[in-house]
This record gives sequence, structure tokens and C-alpha cells, in this order.
Amino acid sequence: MKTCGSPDDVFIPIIGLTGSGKSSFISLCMGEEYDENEDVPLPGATGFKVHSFKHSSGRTVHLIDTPGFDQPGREDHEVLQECVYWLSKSFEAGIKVTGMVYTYPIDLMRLPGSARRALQMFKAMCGIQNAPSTVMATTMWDKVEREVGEERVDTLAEEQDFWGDFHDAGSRILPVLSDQRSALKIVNLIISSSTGLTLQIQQQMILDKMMLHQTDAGKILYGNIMTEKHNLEEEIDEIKRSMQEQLVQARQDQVRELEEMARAKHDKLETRVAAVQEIQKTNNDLTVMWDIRVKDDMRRMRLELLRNQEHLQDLEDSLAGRATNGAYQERKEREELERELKRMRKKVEMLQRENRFGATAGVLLTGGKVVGGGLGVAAAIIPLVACCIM
Ligand SMILES: Nc1nc2c(ncn2[C@@H]2O[C@H](COP(=O)(O)OP(=O)(O)OP(=O)(O)O)[C@@H](O)[C@H]2O)c(=O)[nH]1
Ligand SMILES: [Mg+2]
Repeated sequence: MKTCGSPDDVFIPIIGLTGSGKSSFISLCMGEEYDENEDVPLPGATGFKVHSFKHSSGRTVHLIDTPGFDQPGREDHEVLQECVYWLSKSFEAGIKVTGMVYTYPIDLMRLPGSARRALQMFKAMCGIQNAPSTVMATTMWDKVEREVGEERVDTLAEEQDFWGDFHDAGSRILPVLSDQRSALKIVNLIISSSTGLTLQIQQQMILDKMMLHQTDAGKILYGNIMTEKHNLEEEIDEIKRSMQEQLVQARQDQVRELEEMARAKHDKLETRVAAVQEIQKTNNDLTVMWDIRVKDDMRRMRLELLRNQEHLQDLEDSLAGRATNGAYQERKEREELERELKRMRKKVEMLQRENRFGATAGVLLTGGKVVGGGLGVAAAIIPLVACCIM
């Protein structure tokens, strides 16, 4: 296989809440227009995507878009599992993360519990020893008064619970304005601050062989799930007590209402019990589970790509057969076809990019085994991986 990557390549995962501007930040770095409608993943697809570009230093930078925390319809433990899976997979293949970016929307008025947890999980995944190679990238500056935003940055930098501990340990808070320069400043800072990290989560899951719920990042989520579970159990007990009282007094309507409430709480409790099981996983468990999902994803993406390539060909044929100077109606139809063709070309390009990342996953899935696995395979794996990404 031809090798076109280099051990010099830069890998930067971009992590943050859903809607915090991860994909927009990546587009700014790449100098591309971001269209969130084209960023819709295939149903059930995994959320990691790699976007690569040549940096002015000559190094290839791979920005890794990750699924957002606090997504409607997707639980945070699944997002954490996916992050851990990729970070483990790449670490085992000898790829070291150069730095990490956490996107934070500066217009966020108050940090809800889930947002606070996502921030804590990010810090726990990195480990404070890696703080100098992390950046909090603040987004949405056009949505707040500058002074208000600056005050929030001060709070983030001071409060230990927010970014204070990381800030004191050398992490920077930098704004992403709507220009490429401010975005690249973040990438430049990371490149100049790091030669490759062992993240806390990689140390704990792979080297120390902990289960996910025992790691610092896992503990944060696990604690929350256990609290939710405990609260639900108490609420169900309370409902049962009330039901007994109502039964004694033969109030059938109230009993039925309470039964309904108990059922709803039970359903919720079941999701928490499942979540507990999902977080009590070893690295090996996660690898088995997510390898299957990634392979499925790759298959579906290839099919989607083929379908779209066929559609693209049909459009091109259809356009080729039309006169450029026909009647008004024909010109309108031609313009519409041209627009559709443009959309389809973009979609095919995007799918090809994702497919290449799928291939990257494929290399990671098999590459480690072919060349013996472990950490000593960096030189062999990195060119292969980079080749598939680019
Ligand atoms: N006004 C404003 N809108 C922004 C900014 N950054 C991103 N957006 C918009 O906010 C929305 C979410 O941004 P994305 O970049 O898709 O966020 P994300 O973190 O990738 O979200 P997920 O993929 O869902 O996790 C999009 O509509 C963006 O166009 C910004 O700095 N200012
Ligand atoms: Mg996104």
C-alpha cells in the first residue's frame, strides 16, 4: 500500500456540547463554508469524522469532529463510549493525540448540570498534566456584548470547577471569531505546545486496564446515573406507599393514577439500569461493540455513496443532452438541474470523505493485528492511517 502520511501528522479531537460550534470551527480552520444541513449524519451512524488539511508548517493536520454531549435522543454515556473507543483505537495503533479543543458557547447564560458534566468529563479525559496542550475555544461571540463575554471568560478562567484548574495548569481560553485566523491560532498553539500526549483516559483504560466507570471521566457520568437511579427508586417506593393508602380507602381512581405514575418511573428506571451496564465496560468490551457499529457504518456509507454517484451520473447525462440556449422553460429546468448537480457533487464529496474515514477505521481495526499491535507500531500505522484519511 502506498504511504502518504507522516509520523509528523497532527491529530486534534474537537469535543464539546452539541451545537457548541465544533463543526463550524473545523470548517473555519479548513477555509470552507459550513452548511449544517449537509452535516446531517446517516441515521444511526457513528459520530466521528476526520477533516484533514495541510498546515503552513508543512504538517498535515487532522481535526477530529466528535459527537456532541447533551444531544437530544442520544445519551451521554454513548457519546463517552464513542470518544473512548476512538481514543483507545488510535492509541493502540500508535497515534498520539497532539492536543484537544473544547468548544464552549460564550452566550451560554448558565451552565446546566449536563453542560457542567460534559466540561468535567473533557477535563477528566485529558488529565490536568496535559492542560498546556488543550484549548477552550469560545464560540458565539456575535451573540453577546463583548464586555459580557469577557466577564464570562474571566469567570471560566478563575473558577476551578469550570476552566480555572486547567487555566492555572497552562491551558488557554481563545475566541473563535467568524474568521479563519482566529480558528487557526488555536491549532497553531496546540502544534507548538505538544509532540503527542497520553491522555488520562488512554492511560486508565488501556495501560491501567480500568473499566470505564472506574476512570476519572467515567466516574463523573457513573455518579450521575447512580444518583438518578437512586432517586427514581425512592420515588417508586413513595408511589407504592401512597398506593397502599389509597387502596385501604378504596379510592380506585387515585390507585389507577398512581399505577400509571409508577409505570412511567419504572420505564425511566430501566433506562438508568441499562446505562449502568453500558458504563461498566472494559476497553475490550467497547472495542467489540463499536467495531461492529463502525463496520456497519462503513457498509451503509459505501452503499449511500454508490447510490449518490449513480444519481450524479444521471444528472450529468441529463444536462449534457440539453441545449444551453433553449426556451425560457428549458433554461429554468437546466438551472434547476445545475443546482441539483452542485448539491449532489458536494454530497458525493462529503460521502467520499466520510468513506475515507471509514477506511481509516478499517485500517485501525485490522492494522494493529497485522503488524503486531501495541505501541511500537506508530511508524507503520500512521502512514497507513493518514493515507486513508487524505
Ligand atoms: N451566531 C453564531 N452561530 C454559530 C457560531 N458557531 C456556530 N454557529 C451555528 O450554531 C449551530 C451549531 O453549530 P455546529 O458547528 O453545527 O455545532 P456542533 O458543535 O458541531 O454541533 P453537533 O454536531 O450537533 O454536536 C449552527 O447553526 C452554526 O451555524 C458562532 O460563532 N456564531
Ligand atoms: Mg457537528
